[in-house]
Amino acid sequence: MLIKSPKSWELPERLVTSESVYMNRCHFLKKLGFAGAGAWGLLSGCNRMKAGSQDAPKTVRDTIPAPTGIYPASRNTRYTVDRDITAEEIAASYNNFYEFTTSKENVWKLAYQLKTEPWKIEVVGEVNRPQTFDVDDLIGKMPMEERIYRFRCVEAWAMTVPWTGFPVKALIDLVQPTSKAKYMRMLTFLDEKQAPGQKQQPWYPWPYYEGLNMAEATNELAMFVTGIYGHALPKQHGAPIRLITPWKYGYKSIKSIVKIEFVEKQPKTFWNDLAASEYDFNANVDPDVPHPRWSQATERLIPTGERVPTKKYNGYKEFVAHLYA
Ligand SMILES: Nc1nc2c(c(=O)[nH]1)N[C@H]1C(S)=C(S)[C@@H](COP(=O)(O)O)O[C@H]1N2
Ligand SMILES: [Mo]
Repeated sequence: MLIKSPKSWELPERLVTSESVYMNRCHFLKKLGFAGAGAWGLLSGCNRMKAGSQDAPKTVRDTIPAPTGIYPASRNTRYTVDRDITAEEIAASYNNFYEFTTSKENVWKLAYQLKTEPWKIEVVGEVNRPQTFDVDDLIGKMPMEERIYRFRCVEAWAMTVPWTGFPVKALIDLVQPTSKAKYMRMLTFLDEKQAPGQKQQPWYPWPYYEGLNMAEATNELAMFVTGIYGHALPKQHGAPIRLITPWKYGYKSIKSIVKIEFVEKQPKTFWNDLAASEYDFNANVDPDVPHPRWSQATERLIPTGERVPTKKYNGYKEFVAHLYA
């Protein structure tokens, strides 16, 4: 396992100072008129933190947006975890996002090419109020909050992450699916100019697609996520909006969503179409159901590699076990 751990001398001041202190100083410097070319050195860190930069990042910190706007949102303490939050630079440099590359350590180096502003999400299908949202408008309408969740990939690695977003149910209440809607299908963008992995790996059935049944989608745990670690999502995490279903393996949590469709029949899903015997539709975390090629009894914490027991439904039994009774 290759994890690039940051050397202490590489840490920008922003990560040593608390982020809010740092941002206030940026704001203060700008207010004083230090925005001219001469002040570039002083302000460079501030400018780098604008969300949606199209410049190639030099370090993973260059990919991390500033905590502006609704961020940080207040934390909902109903959702607790029994282990430490993963360091932000670790989570931001160990990603699965095959649209860019299958090399987890390199996703952040390529994902900057995704243009995330403006970003629209189309809601269609069996729904009384089909509509297209601009993602910023949607964020303005939704009850945004932070939740710390356990995160578990089917490949047996795990992290602990503070996400910011809103319950999927809040969007469902807004668009009002019809009584025929039994599943919610979601789609990622398709653009091989921005996503080199879509061009270089034509054997994958792009764009990435996933789905949940309505009971899962309206479960309180299911979130549409727009932020992480108290700021907007870096592109490698699926900016500007992705799904999080913490009781399921990570492949369900589709990134950079452009379309949501309510349908009658169980939709096909990307990984299930590729290898049905390895990736089922439900994808519920279960220590007793091994993947055909490895055990799921334990999981590997990133970045230490420490092995800990896998929990049924990833520790969220009390919230979701009734869905599968
Ligand atoms: N569009 C898209 N969504 C995706 C993936 C992907 O390759 N493409 N990978 C999935 C997998 S396998 C995992 S484990 C998580 C990883 O999320 P993270 O990189 O934010 O930790 O994203 C999921 N969502
Ligand atoms: Mo995954």
